[in-house]
This record gives sequence, structure tokens and C-alpha cells, in this order.
Amino acid sequence: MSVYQRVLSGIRPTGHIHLGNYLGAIHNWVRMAKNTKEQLFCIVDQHALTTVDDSKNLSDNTRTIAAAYIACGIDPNKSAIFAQSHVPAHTELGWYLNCFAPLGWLNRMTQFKDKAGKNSDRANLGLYAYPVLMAADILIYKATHVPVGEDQKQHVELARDLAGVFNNHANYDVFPLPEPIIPKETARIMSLRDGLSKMSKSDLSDYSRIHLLDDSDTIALKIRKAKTDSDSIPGTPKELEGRPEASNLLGIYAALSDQTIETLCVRFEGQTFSSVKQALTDILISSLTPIREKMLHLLQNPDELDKILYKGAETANSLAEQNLKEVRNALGLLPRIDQLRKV
Ligand code: AQP
Repeated sequence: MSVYQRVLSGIRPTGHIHLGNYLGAIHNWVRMAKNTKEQLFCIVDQHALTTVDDSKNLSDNTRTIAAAYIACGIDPNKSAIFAQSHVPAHTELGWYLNCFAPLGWLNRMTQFKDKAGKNSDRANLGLYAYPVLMAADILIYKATHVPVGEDQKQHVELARDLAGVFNNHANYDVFPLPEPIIPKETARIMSLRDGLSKMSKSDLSDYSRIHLLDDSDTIALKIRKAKTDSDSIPGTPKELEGRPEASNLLGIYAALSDQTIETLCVRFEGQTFSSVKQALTDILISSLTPIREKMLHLLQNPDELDKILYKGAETANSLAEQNLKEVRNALGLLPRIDQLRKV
């Protein structure tokens, strides 16, 4: 029996997809697949518009993320892979949810504060309202589980809260309350240049992250240059406290090798970071090379990728339209003519 009824998640096509997106998100989607009844994976291109002004790359980035999903193990014959902008019901539900979202809730969103920085008066409304559109991305499918990295937990909680107020308004449970699924060990992969900042597509330094399309030499160079401290590896994880870069590198190694940090501390105790870096480089290359090769192969044929996205959008649209009809009805809106005909 499936543990997860309907899983939905997505990634913004904002730049180079990286190891944090893989370990924090996609790897977990693949692991959950065998216990999931239905899966939908979106490339959230409309969210990308809130922070990216370089629209010439948006469609290529969208295909690259689709290629990454497939290369990492998402089977497009079993899961719907699609672009958010191909399913208009997301933005329609987004508007309805805007009308239920108190500003106080949005003011608490830490990602807006991080992304808008000190100049929040100049930030766009889309960036401020993005958690509500993300709630719509989830609720339009009545998704039950949302696998994300730690940074997105607050947004999934907002989606739960919005589902709750909408259900109250409708006087019945239109939406299930979606649950975030956050991998314990890889919830937050940190920058290779600064163990206190999240690895992120928008970091200006390419050396802060491993891209899924990096070749072996680039991976080796980035790990060689990764920031570490001068102490040797301790015998227990407790002694890693206050050593963010050391913890991050060992955490990445542990996730890729399916070992615990305890085991790695025992294995490397007393050694310098150069031996860990060598082992980490080897495992990154062996784990990421098949993904990179498959992505490059898929990207050679963009028409095929587009076909996969259109097929995914068909599945997504049919689910979303059905739920949107129910939402419109719960809100008391006059039925649309196409919805009348289907009755
Ligand atoms: N460093 C990370 N560690 C663990 N998980 C991460 N995720 C992102 N970075 C890390 C998870 O990847 C999924 C997709 O993220 P997103 O692209 O939708 O937005 P984001 O979280 O804002 O990702 P980035 O890479 O930091 O992009 P930019 O720089 O454009 O904002 C999510 O599940 C996220 O948790």
C-alpha cells in the first residue's frame, strides 16, 4: 500500500541546478516514488520571474531542469513532469488564495526577507506573494505530501494554513492539509565557500556550488578550493559543532555514500581534510557523472523534452481543472461555460 497519496514538488528554473537541489529535493523524490500513488513534478517557471530578469534563458533553463528530473531517476511515464505556466489553474487559484492570506502571515516569511534584502521597498509584489502561489501549486492538485529542503518548510506550512482557512470558508474539507517531507541529513546543503550560507543557484560564485552539469575536472577543482578549517577530523560528530564547513563536507559525503557522519568520523579520525576531499571528489564524480551524461543526452533533443512537458501538462491540467471547478463552486462564482458543458 502507498504511504503517500499524491506527491507534488518543484524547482525554479533560475540558473544552474546544483547538488543542494539534488540532495535536498530530487534524490528524496526518487526515494519516495516506490511508496507513492501519484507524483507530479513541476518546473516552476512563473516563480522564476520574481527574481530573474534574464528571460532569454528561461525556456532553456526549464528544459534543463526537466532533463535533471529525468536523469536523476524520475520516470516521465509514471510521474507528470510539466511547466507551471502550462497549467493556468495555478495562477487562478493563487489569486483566490491571495484573498484569504493575511498580510501578517506573509510578513513572517523569512525567504522574502533574505531575497529582498535591505531594499525591500524596491522588491516586486510577485516575490512577496510567491508563497501564496506556491500554496496554489500544491493545493490545486490536493497534494498530500511535499518533499522539499528545509528552506521551503515555512512555505509548505503556509499552504497548510491557507488550506485550513479555505476549508473553514467552504464549510468542508476541499483541500487536504499537505505535509512537508524534509530529508533529515541533507535538509540544507551549504555553500562550499561559506558553511553558514545555503548552497544556492543565485550565489554569484560558481565555486560555492557543484552543478549537476559540472565535469569531473570542475568537480575536483571546486572541492579542492572548498573552504575548510585547519583542524583534523574528530572522532565524533559532536566535536564538529562550530565547524560549519567541515560538517557540510562530511554531510555531503555521508549522503552520497549512504553512511552516517558517525561512521565517517571513525573512518577519518585524526586525518586532515585533504584525505576527505579526495574521497569526496571520487564519490561526487561517480555519483554525478551518470546524471550529467544523461542530462547532456536529453538536452541534445529539446523537442523530445518539450513533448514530455506537454504530456505532463495534459495530466496536470485535467486534475487541476477538476479541482478548480470545485474551488470556484465553493467560492460561489458563476460556473464557466466550458465547465457547464462538462456537467
Ligand atoms: N542548499 C540546499 N540544500 C537542500 N535543499 C535545497 N534546495 C535548494 N537549495 C538547497 C531545495 O531544492 C528545491 C528547489 O529549490 P528552488 O529552486 O525552488 O528554490 P530555492 O530553495 O530558492 O533554491 P536555490 O537553489 O537557492 O535557488 P535561488 O538561488 O534561485 O533561490 C527546494 O525543495 C529547496 O528546498
